[in-house]
Amino acid sequence: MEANDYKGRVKPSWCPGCGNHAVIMALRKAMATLNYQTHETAVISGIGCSSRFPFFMSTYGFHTIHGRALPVAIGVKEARPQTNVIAVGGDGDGLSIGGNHFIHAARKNPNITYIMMDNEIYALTKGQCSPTSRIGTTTKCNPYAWTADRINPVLMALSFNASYVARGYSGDVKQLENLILGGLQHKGFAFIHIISPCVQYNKVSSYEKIKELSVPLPDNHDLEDRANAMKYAFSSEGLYMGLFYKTERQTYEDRYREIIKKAKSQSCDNITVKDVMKQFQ
Ligand SMILES: Cc1ncc(C[n+]2csc(CCOP(=O)(O)OP(=O)(O)O)c2C)c(N)n1
Ligand code: SF4
Ligand SMILES: [Mg+2]
Repeated sequence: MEANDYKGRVKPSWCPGCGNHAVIMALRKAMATLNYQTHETAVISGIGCSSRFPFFMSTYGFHTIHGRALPVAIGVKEARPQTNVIAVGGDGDGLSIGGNHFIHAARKNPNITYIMMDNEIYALTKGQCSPTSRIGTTTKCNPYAWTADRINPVLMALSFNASYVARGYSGDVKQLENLILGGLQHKGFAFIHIISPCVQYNKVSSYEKIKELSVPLPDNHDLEDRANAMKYAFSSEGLYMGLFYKTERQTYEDRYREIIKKAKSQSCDNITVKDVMKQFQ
């Protein structure tokens, strides 16, 4: 497969310069490296500019409802474990309305990849503040200043024990490709936080600004040391980029299948309804 084989029939309708163009390019390249087949892959999104993603891919896709990409993606993986499942969406989709699903997906460890395109704004609805907007941001809805503290998505993923946690930004497609490739290969919940500038509604967090803030994670940091990964995520010295954390633990699907096997192994032939009711008395 070539990266272009994953181009959908619809051309990306994102604004010229939107960070999401780099993300889709990086994902297609990573998928080509793994020779992903389009009929064995599903890209699932919520609602937002970034969530238009599935339309632009030739794989299976599902543009669900706002904030619900993750539960649908987990359901697809559960029903068809052989499918490569990639959930995508924005900061609003994954941290506001879908924030609850994000933390529960992280702790359950389903074998899916989750790509969050963070532009620090609700772009589709024309620029309201999101959970990653910076204090002081002004928009049409907040003409004086945005007042709430920000969510740190990498720290959030680490604290809920996501088993693969990375951060990249749209100004570095090669790094994005590598981080996504690692996420696709990882068995478990792979979270990739991508700072993906919105050139239309967020003039503060521009490509230049993110580049200026970026600091590469040291090559030798221990990828299994979650506390250390949190230290980098929490750092005020700069915006660390790269792979923060990676660990292997049982996936949600594996645990679920074990339970099904166990239940099936227990014969119910001689059990009556009365026997069952007795357990509740
Ligand atoms: C239940 C529901 N509430 C609100 C909306 C309106 N809405 C659509 S997209 C969106 C926010 C999108 O922001 P984000 O996920 O960051 O995506 P972006 O457009 O920035 O890529 C909102 C609030 C909706 N579609 N459905
Ligand atoms: S409004 Fe912003 S996020 Fe939406 S397509 Fe344009 S640049 Fe991208
Ligand atoms: Mg957004």
